[in-house]
Amino acid sequence: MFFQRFQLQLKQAMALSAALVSLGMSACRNVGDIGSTQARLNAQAACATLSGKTIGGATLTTAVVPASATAPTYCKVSGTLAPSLNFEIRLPDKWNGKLYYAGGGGYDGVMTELVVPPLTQGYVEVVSDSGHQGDGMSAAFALNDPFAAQLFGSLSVPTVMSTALKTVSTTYGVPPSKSYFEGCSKGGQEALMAVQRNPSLFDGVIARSPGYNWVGFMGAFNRTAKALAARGGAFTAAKTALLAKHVREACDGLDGIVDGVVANLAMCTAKVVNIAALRCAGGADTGDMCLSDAQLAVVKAWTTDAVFAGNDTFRSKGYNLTGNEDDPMGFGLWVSGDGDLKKAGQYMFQDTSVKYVLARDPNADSLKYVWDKNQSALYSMAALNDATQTDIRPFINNGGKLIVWHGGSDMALSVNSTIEYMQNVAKSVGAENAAASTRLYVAPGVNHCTGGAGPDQTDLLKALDEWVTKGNAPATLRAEKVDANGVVLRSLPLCQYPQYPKYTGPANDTAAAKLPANYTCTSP
Ligand SMILES: [Ca+2]
Repeated sequence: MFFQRFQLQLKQAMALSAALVSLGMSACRNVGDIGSTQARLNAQAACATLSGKTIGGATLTTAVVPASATAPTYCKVSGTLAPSLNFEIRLPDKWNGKLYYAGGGGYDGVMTELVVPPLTQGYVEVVSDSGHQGDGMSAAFALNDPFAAQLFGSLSVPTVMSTALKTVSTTYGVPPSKSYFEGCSKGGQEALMAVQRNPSLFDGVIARSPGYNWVGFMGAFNRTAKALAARGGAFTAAKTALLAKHVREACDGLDGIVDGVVANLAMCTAKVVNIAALRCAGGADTGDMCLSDAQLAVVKAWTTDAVFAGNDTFRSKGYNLTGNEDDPMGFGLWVSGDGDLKKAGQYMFQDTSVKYVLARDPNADSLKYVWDKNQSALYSMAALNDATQTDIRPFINNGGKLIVWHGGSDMALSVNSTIEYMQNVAKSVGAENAAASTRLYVAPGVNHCTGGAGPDQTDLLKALDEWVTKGNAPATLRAEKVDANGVVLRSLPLCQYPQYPKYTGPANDTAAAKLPANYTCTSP
């Protein structure tokens, strides 16, 4: 059950977050623009062209997938690059001349699911399992297979892209006019890894909630897990609800409207929250209406920076208290396990990382493991998985555009780490380069990749494509919250960091608070 919930967030993040993107998308190039007759092949003809061919060492199998209620007809091209890197290339019925590569999630191991909007818009879609088959919550593949570990860390995307580009040219007679990458979480790490290590591979990259600082965030998971495992540290759902309510009371209105979303995170400081007010008398746990000293220590571990010996990049910024800790996809799911720590996502990720990557002992006890004791193990993990380089001038100088996005109440990966990375990028490449070629958006009240109290849906691919193809740099965008039928429930301006959407409409007006016109992007 818990695994399924994580898989939902990690592997379907792209598909879920794109629910509304198909609406209003018609600006893509028509196939006629490509010129070549071959480029006008429909899905069936594209499949017939490729069936049985061997490209880049992979023998391709093809199948026309008929249109469904939610997705258009496409040609599914499947192949394996030896020994075990499985990929899929999804060819649309009417190609728009461009390529879209969708990233994975967690420790990968499964084929990334169909992302409908890009395919609907005519993109060729490329995905893989990153080189091994298994459970997205397990790093077991890395124990005795260094090549699989390298593919997972950085090599699978350029390797699959090489074959995908040849396949597109074989099918349509021309290469894609533009290639884009989009991913969230581990997929966001893949996005930044491509920017840093393969700077000419993509014309534009979207990194959502990127897990780029693998050593740092896994180490932070380990530190928080130890605080929760300490005597009296366990957090039940009632304790989490108490914490969330306390934060909302202190911070929800700081953005001008009490709506369950703390949009002005910068002003929601430790002083404003005053967590000490929740301390149980005497410090021992006396029930659901207070936090023990051990539980306050958990909050401190959670909200302060985790810094480890070794490289300067072995760090993770503290998490914000957002008032959304009690969200079903929040603190209980990712951090506390609602009192059953071993069911928490962060516990599971750091545990599998200790067992199969750092200690290299399936019987190791992660709660007794000193994260930065074995420096060579940390440096090895960083060499494989860390996408922490900040000088991305090769990507920028190649014309590349980068959009980075992070949910403001992400309880899996700290938005503050992403903010720190982008600030360091600006220092490395210069403010002018950063402004010309990168964007950072923080979506208030949004969970890890998708969902949450705040509006989580934004068509970043459209923004990226208009930037790359027309030079229209994205400014303030739109974030929407939609129900299962695609009905928009509320919208907010999606402001460029450090701005946040400040409510400027009529006071305490619930209906007005749902309309983006009543907000102004404002510096804290
Ligand atoms: Ca608010």
